[in-house]
Amino acid sequence: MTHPATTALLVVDVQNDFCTGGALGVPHGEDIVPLINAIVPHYGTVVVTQDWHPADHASFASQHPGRKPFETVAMPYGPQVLWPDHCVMGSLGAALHDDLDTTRAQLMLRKGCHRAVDSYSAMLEADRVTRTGLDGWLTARGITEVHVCGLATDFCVAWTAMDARRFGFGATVIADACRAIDLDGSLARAWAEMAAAGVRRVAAADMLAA
Ligand code: VGL
Ligand code: ZN
Repeated sequence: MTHPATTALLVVDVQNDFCTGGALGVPHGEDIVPLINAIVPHYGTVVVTQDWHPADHASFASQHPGRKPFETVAMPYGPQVLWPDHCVMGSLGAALHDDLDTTRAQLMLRKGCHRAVDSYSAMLEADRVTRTGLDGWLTARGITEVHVCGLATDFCVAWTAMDARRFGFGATVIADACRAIDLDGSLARAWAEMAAAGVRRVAAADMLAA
């Protein structure tokens, strides 16, 4: 184990719908799977998350007559990008990528389950009030630092890393073990916001060599 026992790896949303051919395919999403499988053994604590929506989830453009995917609407909790239907709970698209090795994951966490509220973050839903419980689970196990990888860099990875900071964890994004949607400059914005929040950015190789 390369990393101290107080560091956890969070593997975010490496699901079929975010890979090539999926409902919300992230370009080259599946390319990160071998790298993630290679870094997982360097951590004593591994959490794997899944975006897990009811079929009528409020983030789906299909629930907003006259609206199209990738438009933004106002929700009670703030602006919400509308997405193609994706990661519907129990569907094949919501399943983790077949090649992702989850053998060593202690916690499989599903988020975005409430119909009316999205949750890019694995810690705090988009209403910025409802907690998934992940912060408490990590804290109860003595974790003080998280390393984050997965899909997509500019949405679920970024929000998870920034919320980790909000809850007082150190947070590092392993950039080459992530891929982005990059909607209207969202990737550059996400990196700037993460930097401002004190999220570190590394490459997998640098970290393993350190
Ligand atoms: C995600 C958009 C909608 C993600 C989830 O995992 O980054 N992006 N739902
Ligand atoms: Zn989603």
